[in-house]
Amino acid sequence: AAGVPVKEFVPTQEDYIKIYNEVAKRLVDFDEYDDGSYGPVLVRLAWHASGTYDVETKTGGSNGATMRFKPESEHGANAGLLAARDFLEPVKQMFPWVSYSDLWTLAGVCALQQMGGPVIPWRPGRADADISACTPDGRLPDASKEHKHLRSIFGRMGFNDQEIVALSGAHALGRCHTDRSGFDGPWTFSPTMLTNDYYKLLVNEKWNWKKWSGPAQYEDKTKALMMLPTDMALIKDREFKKWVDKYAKDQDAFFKDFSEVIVKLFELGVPFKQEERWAFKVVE
Ligand code: DDH
Repeated sequence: AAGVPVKEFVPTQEDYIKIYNEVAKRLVDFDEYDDGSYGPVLVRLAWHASGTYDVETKTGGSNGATMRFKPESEHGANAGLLAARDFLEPVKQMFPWVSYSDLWTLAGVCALQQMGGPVIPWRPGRADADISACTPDGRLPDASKEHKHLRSIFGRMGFNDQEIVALSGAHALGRCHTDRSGFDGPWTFSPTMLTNDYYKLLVNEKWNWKKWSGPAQYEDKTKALMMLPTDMALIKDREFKKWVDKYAKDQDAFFKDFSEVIVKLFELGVPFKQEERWAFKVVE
């Protein structure tokens, strides 16, 4: 009846730990996907949810989880991310009080930590928006482009050169799929472990154009690994290259900077009430 107060469920840190642990468990349970893990595609979901942010209009970002809706779900850059959203749907059903936008970013944090990455402090506070908050197409990077495009796309999110290079180290993980982006193959030999191998390979391998009918990409001499034109831009541009060299030599420096910049990425445009960030424990 009207006027009867409904007791609202207020989740605590313990409740979010339950979500982290459930995602970690499902990463182990469903190990037949791709290279043996949904981890990389979960990271990509969190990144594409967040990377739509525009500092000037303060639109986009992980708040809202508007990739649930067309047209954003059908933007070319988001091809294949339904696999990640479907993977998380049963978790949303188990914890219906969590917003999709908090769930997607927390799952990204969980995937990165469970794949050997650094601790990535996280806090809740994202609310789901409706279809009217969908961002326009073209806010995420186009892999066929070069340094100018990288600076303009990531500058729009509020990132500098060092941050662009640190973020790009996520390509130690996962692979390209011909039926998604059109590109083909992984960047490293350990696509389910976060390492600084992406930078090491960029500086130490010889990269040649792959001869094929697909989109222009590079391959190493084993032909097992790949680089996108935007990956190669990081060693062709002198300012970017400084940071690639640093991270290739020093995995600890990469992990420290990567954690900081991922926290920033996942929080772009979110109106948090909570100041404190939580460090989640890796599930062994
Ligand atoms: Fe990426 N990325 N990414 N990427 N990305 C692809 C896959 C993955 C670009 C293009 C592609 C970041 C930056 C860039 C991950 C994380 C991150 C694919 C292949 C393309 C293409 C998709 C497919 O076919 O399935 C471009 C261009 C850029 C850029 O210009 C810098 C960043 C910043 C991140 C991040 O997480 C911080 C991950 C993980 C994958 C592997 C996904 C998978 O399914 O495996």
